[in-house]
Amino acid sequence: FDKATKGDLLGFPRDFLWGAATASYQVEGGAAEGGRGPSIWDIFSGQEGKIHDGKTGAVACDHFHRYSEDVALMAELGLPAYRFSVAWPRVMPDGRTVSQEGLDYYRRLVDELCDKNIEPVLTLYHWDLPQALEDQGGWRSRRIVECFTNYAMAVHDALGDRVRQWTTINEPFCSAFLGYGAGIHAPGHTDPEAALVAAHHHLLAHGTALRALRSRAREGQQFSIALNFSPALADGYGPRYAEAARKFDGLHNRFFLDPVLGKGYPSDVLEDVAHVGGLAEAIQDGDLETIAGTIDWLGVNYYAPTRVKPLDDPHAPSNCPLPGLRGMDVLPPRPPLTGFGWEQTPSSLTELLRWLNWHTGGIPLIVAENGAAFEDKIDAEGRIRDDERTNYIAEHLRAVHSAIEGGADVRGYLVWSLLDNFEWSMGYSQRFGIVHVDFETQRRTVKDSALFYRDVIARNAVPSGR
Ligand code: GBH
Repeated sequence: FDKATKGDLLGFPRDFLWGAATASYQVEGGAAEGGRGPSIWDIFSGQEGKIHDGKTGAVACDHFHRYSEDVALMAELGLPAYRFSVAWPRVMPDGRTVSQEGLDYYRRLVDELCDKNIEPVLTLYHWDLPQALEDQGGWRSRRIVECFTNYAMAVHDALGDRVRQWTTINEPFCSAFLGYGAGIHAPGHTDPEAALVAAHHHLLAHGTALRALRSRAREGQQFSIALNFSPALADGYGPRYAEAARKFDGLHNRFFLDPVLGKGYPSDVLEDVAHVGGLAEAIQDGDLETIAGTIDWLGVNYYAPTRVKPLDDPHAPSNCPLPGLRGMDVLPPRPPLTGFGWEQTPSSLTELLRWLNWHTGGIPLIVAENGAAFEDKIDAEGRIRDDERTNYIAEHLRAVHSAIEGGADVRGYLVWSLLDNFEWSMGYSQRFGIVHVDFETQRRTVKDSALFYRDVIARNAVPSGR
């Protein structure tokens, strides 16, 4: 903890955007309220054996009812921005028909934020697809593109007068590859071909909605996409190790980034996945131009790098369930680990941001998610001394600072997460919050990491640790 708070201050740029993030299905609850329709996560988490301890997001943090108390807490912590997502099935219960009652919830939330001078950073899609649309093929069907665009327009019509910061889709990698390929996220399919097709439709939906949003944009509005990056670290030297890292980086990172930047799909990745099929047929004339619309900033979600090694047979299936990945394995993470067992390697964040600065030609970057899960204990005084989380955040902020010094145009940092919440397949067993939630009583307790973060924001600086 001392390490996190000691040393000289490393200052951040003026107007740096500080805040915390959540996502609708992870915090809202109120699953059957306000006319909300079922999402793929309601259905998936209701199936046996999908979620740790059989939990669902039906109640989660009850943010749907407690948003006002939660916004007051954000104000107390001095958070200048709140990144949240809109639940498509709340706004369109059947995926197509607008519910004013659903929109009203977000109108109230945004009112509350504006009232407290907290900048809303709105994500349109953080994985909770209306089940009605999944029943019609979901992200495997090209028709999803028009549905998503209509949904984006409906939300923009309702909130565009007050929300300046818009993100189309959060982590298409997870939604497509983990949902349609690896089967560990909703809707739970294990079809590599479907995963690649779904990925293309996510990107196309991003591009199509982006164009529609721009046509109605108001002065000062900014549009973005948030991608999750995991830099590939080869566990040895030489061309075979470099090749293993290239494959993982290609499919995990560049496959989603390059089309968004207008570079098209990376040709090496297209070769790697050609044997799977589906993708080439899904790509139609003009799609890559559509995906290539200009974004004002790129959301960078970063947690950990991935260690990789080559297999003797370049066609041998990988232990990593990404579509078509062959000839390489993912290795166990190296300590120090978080409570979730994820690697803590802040230097990978510096390298990632500097690489992005170069690879994107200098577009503005916002770290839209970064954080860590640890087992938190409330002590006798009712305090949560989550020094490990404080250290994780402090070290990653130093990593961001160092990337900025190296020339990367990083404009903000949004910690994941404001609240302990429904951690997808891990249920409530992994706590990422800077605020503790007792899921029995819904009581919120500010953790030490939140107090540390409040000081960072107040000073616009992080202690050097030395
Ligand atoms: C983010 O995804 C999400 O946006 C957020 O909702 C979530 O709560 C947060 O992370 C914490 O998990 O071996 O294939 O399972 C992070 C992206 C993707 C990182 C899956 C960990 C594990 C790879 N995650 N990845 S896999």
